[in-house]
Amino acid sequence: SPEVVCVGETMVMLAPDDGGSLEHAARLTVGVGGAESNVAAGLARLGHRAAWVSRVGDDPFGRRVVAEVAAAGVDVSLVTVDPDAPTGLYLKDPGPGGTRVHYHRAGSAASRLGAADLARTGLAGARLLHLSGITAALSGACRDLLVSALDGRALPGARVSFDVNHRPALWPADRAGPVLRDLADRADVVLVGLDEAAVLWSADDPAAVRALLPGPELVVVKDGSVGATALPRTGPAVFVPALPVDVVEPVGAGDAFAAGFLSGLLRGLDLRACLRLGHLTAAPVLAVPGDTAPPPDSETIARALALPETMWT
Ligand code: KDG
Repeated sequence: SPEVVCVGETMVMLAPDDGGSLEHAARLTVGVGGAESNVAAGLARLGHRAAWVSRVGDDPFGRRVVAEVAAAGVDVSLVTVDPDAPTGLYLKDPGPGGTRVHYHRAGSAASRLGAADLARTGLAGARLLHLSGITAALSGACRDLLVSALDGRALPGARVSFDVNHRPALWPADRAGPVLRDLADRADVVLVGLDEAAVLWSADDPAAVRALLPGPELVVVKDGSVGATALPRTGPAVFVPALPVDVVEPVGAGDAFAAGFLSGLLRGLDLRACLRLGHLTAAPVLAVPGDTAPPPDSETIARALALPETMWT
């Protein structure tokens, strides 16, 4: 049975293969993207038994999504093929102001996920259940799934981690803010970007974020190229600077960071080492155009985790 279970929608991604705008693109590259399956892939590549639970349509893109997630070493045996709804799709539109995302996912198979999708004997014994705020924007049934999972009713005994993952293209901050705060506060471990916390909750430093989320045992606030802070319920906050990287495209780096950080928690590492592992797995994703990249090998990781603080960056 899996050690970690990640739940959420994964879509086919289309992007201009010359990096130009969608409006003028002659050819599109086909990829696969989904925040939670990215985390599952990252955890699998770090040696964990990770399962991804979702729904896809009974269509070629659904088969492609499942095959690509499986190819990263993730257990996809509990993905449901839904004959009545299509696999979601999104487009990346690079432009001078950054890349914009366009979704075609309303009514998708994954928007029909619900609490029943986690009531499966194959998931019993998992140590960690990973969710994200994207799911909250997909449908009422998806939101019910999150609430039952966060309240520990879905996988009793599993810790629940929640990446806030605000997606402005899905819902505006004034609607998402209160919903995502309520959900995050029910989790055991929360990951959130400082930029997101500012937009959603007008919180502009890690302590302010923590004050808004008293429930979780641990809140991790990520501040891009600056670094990340872990704020436990008891004990001092721990900050670890990010690694210097020439950023090619940031999409997916948050998911890779989550995979590294959560891997550290599963290995029983201290917070400083968990944050370092997050930065170590995020760096390769920042340096490529795609949404995922293999993490450093285990020897490189062991060496980086053992570095004295002054030699970390
Ligand atoms: O975290 C990366 C995701 O943004 C991307 O893979 C697509 O899941 C996705 C989403 O809903 O934005």
